[in-house]
Amino acid sequence: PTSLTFTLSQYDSLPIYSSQPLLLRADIAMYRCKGSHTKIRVFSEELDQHSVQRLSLMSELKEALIDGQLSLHYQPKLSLSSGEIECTECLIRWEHPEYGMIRPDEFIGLAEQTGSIRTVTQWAIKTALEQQARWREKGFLLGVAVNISALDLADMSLPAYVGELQTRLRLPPEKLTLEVTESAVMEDTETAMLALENLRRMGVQLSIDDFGTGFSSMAQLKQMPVNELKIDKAFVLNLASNQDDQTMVRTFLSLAENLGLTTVAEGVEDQAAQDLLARMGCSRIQGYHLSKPLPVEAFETW
Ligand code: G
Ligand code: G
Ligand code: MN
Repeated sequence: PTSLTFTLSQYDSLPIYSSQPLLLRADIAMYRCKGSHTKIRVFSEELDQHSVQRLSLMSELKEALIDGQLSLHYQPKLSLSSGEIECTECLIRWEHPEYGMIRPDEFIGLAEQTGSIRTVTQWAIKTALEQQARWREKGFLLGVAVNISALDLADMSLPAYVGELQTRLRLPPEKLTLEVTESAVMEDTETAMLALENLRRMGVQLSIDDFGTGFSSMAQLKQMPVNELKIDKAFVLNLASNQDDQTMVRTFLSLAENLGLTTVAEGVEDQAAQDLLARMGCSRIQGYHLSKPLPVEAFETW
């Protein structure tokens, strides 16, 4: 067991500490221990200013959801065979009244640690599907892709939640893609596999996000009930000028083809990369060359 030491100091003005100061400080100290692989950490202001701020942020997250501080930004995926935008990735943004724009990298991990990720994921899926229904009313049945976290796959109610929404909004299941990071998919706990299989059986599309950054075993990959490989932008950003990246991307594309998976390259920033990917047989591209993630009105104009 990890040893914990914490001292009580002058934090009591922060609302999060009014409830259970001792436990919360212990928790912060424990995360510090884990992070630095040390046995003892003393809780102190200098050390944990950031954590304190972030923990108090987490206590605001639920309210932010109700308050409409969260929104989705939309980034198009272009199909290289049809030349059409068939799908858009939906990326969460938090416009905080005090701190301004908070990027998902700064709060998704925390939401996972504090147990609020389910609420966030459900909100994102619901918002994306409702938007899809509005677009359908306007005559565009555009696919939406939503990111989910590894922990969401432990949530056996997720497939039912998705199914009920799609039925209520009369949306075809295959127009929703759930993007799960490679590492999450490969942690093949039984529950995760079950959740993936249930979603797959419903017709929902599954994509392995950030592919190439994890350590998938080929045997595992073959068994995964997924439809799409999404090549991480690390291999794509400098594609046109980097031979090694070209080799890697070519390898991923042929792997995907042999497994019967479609492919998306993310992080396409120039025409040269787009042309190369088209020649290599990539199915779809996404990146700043086409468009950054945009708020809904700007996306519709685009
Ligand atoms: O937009 P960008 O900085 O926009 O996104 C950063 C990371 O945050 C990406 O890796 C993306 O997968 C993740 N992300 C964005 N929106 C969501 C979301 O709604 N849920 C989860 N779990 N991750 C998200
Ligand atoms: O979920 P995922 O890890 O795929 O998240 C996509 C992330 O990549 C988001 O943060 C998005 O803003 C970012 N992104 C999308 N297109 C580009 C691009 O062309 N260049 C760079 N640098 N980042 C991109
Ligand atoms: Mn993604």
